[in-house]
Amino acid sequence: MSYHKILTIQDISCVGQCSLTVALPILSAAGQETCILPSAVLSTHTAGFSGYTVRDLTEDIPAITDHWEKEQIRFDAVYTGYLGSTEQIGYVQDIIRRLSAPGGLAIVDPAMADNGRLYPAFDGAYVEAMKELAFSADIILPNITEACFLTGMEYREQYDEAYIAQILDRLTAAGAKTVVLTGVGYREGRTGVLVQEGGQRRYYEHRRIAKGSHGTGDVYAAAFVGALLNGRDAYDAAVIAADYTVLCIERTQGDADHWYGVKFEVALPEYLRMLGL
Ligand code: PXL
Repeated sequence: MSYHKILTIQDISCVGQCSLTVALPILSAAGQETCILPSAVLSTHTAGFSGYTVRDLTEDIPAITDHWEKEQIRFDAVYTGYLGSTEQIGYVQDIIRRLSAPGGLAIVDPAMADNGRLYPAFDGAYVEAMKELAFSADIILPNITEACFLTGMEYREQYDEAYIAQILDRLTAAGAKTVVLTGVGYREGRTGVLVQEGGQRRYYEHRRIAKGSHGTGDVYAAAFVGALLNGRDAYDAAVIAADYTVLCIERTQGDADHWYGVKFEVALPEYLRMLGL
């Protein structure tokens, strides 16, 4: 059993099954000590609800960081998701520098965009700051939209393998190390994930469930990190995360009232079986 101390930095959307309310249970179930740093507290996530409240916690972060450093707290991995502000990205880089254990991993999900568009809270300055964080990380997990914002590539709904290869080439040229590019599908009814690690590219294709589901990027990233910390390589972790995410979507299908997230909790036993736990 490989037990690690991980810090995950993302918002708390109190309702909506995304970010910390997904990452904390999944990583804990994966047998990892999970420390959290909330980037902001929102009444709900921003994708589909209106009138949500937001409390940005950026100004709390420097004192929290100083306290942890004074207590000699160090993390085997820092995993970031949706962050509260552009300024906060700088603080996150500071945390990675000061509080990573020797050999500690930085895993960045540049959660800022989907379907060709930035999420409502973000702008060009946020994208520029995210480039710095993403290109200094050990592993990034962008979807195609986020990869386009990180590289300046034009976003396309229809694409081929050459287009995806160009995105990966540009990410590499900009400094990306291991890349897990999600939502890559070349055929009707199929999607998949392309993993670039140590100069090798491997593709895992799986079923695409037509209904667009909120929060699946966060479920995917947390399940990936949990598998990685249980000793899987990036490709195997990407496959486990994909299979688990598909199960979560299947368990949610048919419940029209549950449009805002996926019922990831009910598929946790299968996830643990995939991890051999
Ligand atoms: O799932 C990504 C995410 C996380 N947190 C908040 C969001 C979103 C996506 O819209 O709004 C607050």
